[in-house]
Amino acid sequence: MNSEFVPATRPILPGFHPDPSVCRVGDTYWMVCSSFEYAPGVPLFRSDDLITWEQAGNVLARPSQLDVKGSAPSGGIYAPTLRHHDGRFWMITTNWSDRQGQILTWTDDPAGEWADPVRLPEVKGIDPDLAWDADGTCYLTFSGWVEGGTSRIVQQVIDPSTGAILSGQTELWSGTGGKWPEAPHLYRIGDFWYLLIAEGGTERGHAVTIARGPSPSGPFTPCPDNPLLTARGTDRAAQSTGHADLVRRPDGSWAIVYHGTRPRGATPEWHVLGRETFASNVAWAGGWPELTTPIEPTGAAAVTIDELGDTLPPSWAGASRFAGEVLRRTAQGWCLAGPAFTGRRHQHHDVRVTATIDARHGTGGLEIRIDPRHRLTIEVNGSGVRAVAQIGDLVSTLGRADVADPGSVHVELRATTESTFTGPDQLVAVVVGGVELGRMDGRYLSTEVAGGFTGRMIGVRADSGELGVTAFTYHGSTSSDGPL
Ligand code: 6LW
Repeated sequence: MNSEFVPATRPILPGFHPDPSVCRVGDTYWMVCSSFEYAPGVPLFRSDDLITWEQAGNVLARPSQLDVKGSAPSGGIYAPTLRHHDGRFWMITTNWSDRQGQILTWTDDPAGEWADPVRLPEVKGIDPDLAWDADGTCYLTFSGWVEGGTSRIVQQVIDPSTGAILSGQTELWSGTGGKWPEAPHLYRIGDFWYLLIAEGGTERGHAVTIARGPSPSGPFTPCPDNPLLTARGTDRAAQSTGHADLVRRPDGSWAIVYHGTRPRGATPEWHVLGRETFASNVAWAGGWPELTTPIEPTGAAAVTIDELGDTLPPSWAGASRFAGEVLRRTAQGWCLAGPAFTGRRHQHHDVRVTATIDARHGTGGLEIRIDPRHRLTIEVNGSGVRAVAQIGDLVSTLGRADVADPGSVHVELRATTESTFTGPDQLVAVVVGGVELGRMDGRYLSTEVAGGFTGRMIGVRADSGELGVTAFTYHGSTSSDGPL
């Protein structure tokens, strides 16, 4: 690894945005991330400078493109690849839950509609990548399973417009010996084909390694300076860094995006916002890339976003159901048909979310969760309100209050890094008038406790009937977080 490397401390896409894949067309960068059981799937972002991103939509935005009804937490959509080839955008990913292999779709306008995908059910593996050689042959490179149950980086030639498989499976370079070789991306740069992969598993041992060869299928020679990136054994703010993708700027310089976590609190530390996307500048030395300086936002970040206006924002997603299938616009606001959870990513270490709930026709309320079994919920019903914490099998009522008007109950959830002694944050449930119903140590809503690949979501849960939501505002701030 390059000794001049200055690690990034702030993400370019904070919160649960793992497995980034990026491409550039003209002056615009486009990036996608994994979405797991949440729908719409594969959130799509746009930037002019690689630092500030706005969500332009979702690639898998319709039920005809994505079925997550059977997705358990951390099932569904795994790592996507986004590429631009011959005037067209291509996205390929895996739906882990439907056992139908890879999902491949395209569009001429990434912020518009994407085609109903072709499926590649015979391709067994995850983290598919697309690359084309000069004669137009399309190489699908992915992390496949071979005899003995281990994963290897493998490749097949395909026709991307039909999904037809045109060759057998070839085994490529699978890294330097770390577990789970995955996340391959293949690039033609100068005289070589470069194979960039992740290995070591997505936890603290995560790493990015690289090899190069004379053809898209190799043979590949590993970089003598591998790993290109890893945070293992360091005290960097961004840990578990891996799963990278390279992109070239219009001026010919290079950058890399990758994901990592920001664990906090006393040893052994907990991370609560999932795997977030970071970026660095890249220089070339001796025909190999090396990471140099961070690409990151500067200055304090504070945002206030009113989420549920007239239209559903692209950041709003449902667990195992499309948000748009369970949320309905009403004269007063929105209505969620239970049982369901919909929400947005928890993106700042310090947040305050306020909502107004109408529980006359349903029960449910405001919830922060890392999965359905690790959550803090303010539940409202016709007669009162209570805060409920769930940590796996343990479910506990933290506090209750009466409500004067079940048609309009103001509730608030906070995550705060103030006065935390050992954990990453404190979660606080508040009901109308500032009455604190209860609080819990945020480490119980962390990946270290819950497991899985996602991060925290904050949103609305309906248990039964139709729950009204007439306001939902997300306030996020901290000086150490990136912008939205
Ligand atoms: C993804 C793999 C990974 O498919 O985690 O960290 C898996 N990397 O590449 C789920 O995001």
